[in-house]
Amino acid sequence: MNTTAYSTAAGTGILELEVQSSLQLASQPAFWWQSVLGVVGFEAPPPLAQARIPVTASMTPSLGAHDLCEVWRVTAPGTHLSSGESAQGRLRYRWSKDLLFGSMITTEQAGARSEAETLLQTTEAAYREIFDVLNKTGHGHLIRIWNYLPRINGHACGDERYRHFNSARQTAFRKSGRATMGTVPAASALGSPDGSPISIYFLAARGAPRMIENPRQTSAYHYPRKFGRHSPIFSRACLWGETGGGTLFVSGTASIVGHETIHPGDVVAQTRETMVNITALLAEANRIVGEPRYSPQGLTLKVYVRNPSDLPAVETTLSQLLCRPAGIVYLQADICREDLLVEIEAVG
Ligand code: 3EB
Repeated sequence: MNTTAYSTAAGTGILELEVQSSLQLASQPAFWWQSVLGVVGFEAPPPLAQARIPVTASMTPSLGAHDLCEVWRVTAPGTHLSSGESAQGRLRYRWSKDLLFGSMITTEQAGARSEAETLLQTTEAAYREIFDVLNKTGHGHLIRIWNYLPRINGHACGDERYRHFNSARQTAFRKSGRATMGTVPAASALGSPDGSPISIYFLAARGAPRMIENPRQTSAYHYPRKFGRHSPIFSRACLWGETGGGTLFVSGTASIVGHETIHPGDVVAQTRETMVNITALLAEANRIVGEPRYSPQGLTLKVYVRNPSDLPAVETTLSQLLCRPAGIVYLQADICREDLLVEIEAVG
């Protein structure tokens, strides 16, 4: 595991993702912190004395170094950042004129309701809170969102919790008057260990992004009903900040062709198929920008492995396919279809 600092120049000099250890973070100078939009730890939020900066975690255990964090920074000269929190106080955010990072950790408060109702209400309320903030600050375009919920493949009231989550997410988009297909954010949705809170974090922008679909895959918002009454709301990838060079956000990507899982039970074949899907998305992004800007080597990857014992096979497979990616983090997470063993997201 590479524990040295690396960054994907998100091309632009505007938005940068860096993966650093919390030790490295602790030694960063004040001027550097001024450019930080938000920090995301993996198994737990890193201990940082930065009151104005949203600090969160996906709650997914790391399969490599244990104190790594994602740092989202705005590096355009002269950028001024401001911080805030939602009226309910659960959502913390920080923004520049162009971009906003926000994060929320929320628990499912059982009360008198059923587990399904609780999950539906918690999810819908979380998204409502996010949309309220975006309406208030004017960062109207949700470009990338990460969703982590405990027991994602568990059942509640006769349906999978991921499917309840999809219903609530779709309801929230509809009620806020937002599109439920086409211009929807890039996303990931993964399972955290039983007992974890729901963790959601996101990037939003004032200017419109460009959404990218994968020619090899059915758009998720058009999945057939056998995958749930309400389709997942996400785009396969999203391109933001094109005038400055452009950051490409690749959504969680798995071994799905059309709408079907392929290679069930074969983690090596799933890893290869996932990289074929990501390569197809990069080609699509390059076609849209009209030049060969994005390549697998330029990506910072986050790899979610369902069974920790599959890690060596996934690592070996990826090292054969990618000579020198900008960075790879391996995490343990359940994936939102029971037959998927690996999922990969990327920033380029
Ligand atoms: C898939 O392609 C795999 O529900 O937000 C990937 C990325 C997946 C995002 C989401 C789900 C989501 O359907 C699962």
